Amino acid sequence: MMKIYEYKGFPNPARVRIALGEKNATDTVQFVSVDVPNGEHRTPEFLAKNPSGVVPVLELADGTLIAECTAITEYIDQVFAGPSLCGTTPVQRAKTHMMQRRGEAYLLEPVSAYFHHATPGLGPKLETYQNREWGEKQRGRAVDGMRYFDQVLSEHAYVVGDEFSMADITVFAGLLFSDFVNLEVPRECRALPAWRRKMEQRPSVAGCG
Ligand SMILES: N[C@@H](CCC(=O)N[C@@H](CS)C(=O)NCC(=O)O)C(=O)O
Repeated sequence: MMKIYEYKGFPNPARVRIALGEKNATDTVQFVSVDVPNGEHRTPEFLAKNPSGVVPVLELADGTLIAECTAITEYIDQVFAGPSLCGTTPVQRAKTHMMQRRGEAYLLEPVSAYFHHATPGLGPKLETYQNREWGEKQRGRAVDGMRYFDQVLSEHAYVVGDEFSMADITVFAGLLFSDFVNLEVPRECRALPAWRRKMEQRPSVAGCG
């Protein structure tokens, strides 16, 4: 049985849970909770699994370790039956990759930087270096990212055209993280909240927290 090291309720682990839910495969994996708020992800044992010191991490039955949500979810997409999450044509696959990267670069990463640098983050024991000014700057970048995805979603039903994909899950996780830091979607954005309501109706999303 494959294992997922994670912390339930955090946005990046949620990406993996939603992907598994879309494939109806949640019950086929073992979730191992890593106590991130108390720094278990910084221990030598966990760093041996993922030198980046972040969750989630996938461990296969033969001991192979795969970190990074994009890699873990690509693996899930390939090994479980069900609708494709990463695209079936070369163009769909490339676009899904591109939009997932934007979901990370425009939203998840700036929100994370804001959380770690301009708020108490994971607390004084774990946040050993904070640069408040830089963190505040990332907040603005995250809001720009929300505006970008609002524009994208005003033109198409999903982040990559007309089909639900892994890119939707990545952007949704960005909004979950934004909630966590009380970063609101600008009022003038209409398409992004409408898409979010649609996402929340998916059983995979409703059951990820
Ligand atoms: N790029 C990584 C990001 C993972 C990540 O940042 N995970 C967070 C939880 S949502 C974490 O473990 N944070 C711990 C820390 O920053 O110390 C991925 O895609 O898996």
